[in-house]
Amino acid sequence: MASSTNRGVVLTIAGFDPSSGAGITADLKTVAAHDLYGVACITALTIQTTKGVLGTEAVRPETVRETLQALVDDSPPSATKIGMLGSGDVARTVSEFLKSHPQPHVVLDPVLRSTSGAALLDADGIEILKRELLGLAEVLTPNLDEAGFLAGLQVRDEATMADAARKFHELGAKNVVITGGHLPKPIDLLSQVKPDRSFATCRYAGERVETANTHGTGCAFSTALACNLAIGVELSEAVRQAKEYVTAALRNSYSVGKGPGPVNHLFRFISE
Ligand code: PXL
Repeated sequence: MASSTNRGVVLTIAGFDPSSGAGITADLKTVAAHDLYGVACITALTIQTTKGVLGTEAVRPETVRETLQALVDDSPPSATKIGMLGSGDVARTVSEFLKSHPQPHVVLDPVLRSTSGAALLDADGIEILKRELLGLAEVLTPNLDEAGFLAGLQVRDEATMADAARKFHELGAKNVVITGGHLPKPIDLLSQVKPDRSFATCRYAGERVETANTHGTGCAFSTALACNLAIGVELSEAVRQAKEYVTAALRNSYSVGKGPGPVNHLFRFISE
């Protein structure tokens, strides 16, 4: 007789990268690699290869709202990851949906630009992200550039990462992980607001993986973090495991295409 499993559902709200290094298809691979079931709400299409982003097209906000409503009614997620939102209208729709339908373990990856420099969120969307979404999420996961832009600071070392995190807490963020994969000595910094309003920080020293194939690291990190939270792993351990996951995905990355290749979200299935 066939057996069925009752694993948790993880929802990704993100853009579509047809080269599958980033965005929803990458997120679904990451969720599958964590032995969870992934569902997705597409916020925007991108025209994209490993060489970069050639164009973007926002999905209608009504389509986003109806998709979220239908998915949440059918299979309530144990965690949600938010990535590329594309437009202010979509960002507002996602924010209003989360206010009327609060979800457990929301991880917000504030995707602003592609590595090749294309804008993945408009100015209106950036305002909504800072004013509304940041306070609705359990964890915010900017990289150094995103942290610098959103905080209005130069973020280039551990001290300025902590300054940026402090600024995000002032804007309403509960927990912040700034990923410093581009630092000479890569570190990630977790900053949390404690119930007595004090801050606690935790640093994660990483190893540099020498590869040009880095497409999708941010998406893999935020989705792996959502997966770990979905199964009840405590936040600081969830961050540690997500970082370990990305390091292994980088180590096993694909040399696909003419630009930076994608990380291997499914490295756990490689047969020796
Ligand atoms: O890595 C950021 C990112 C997220 N989501 C989508 C993307 C990209 C980068 O290009 O295309 C859909």
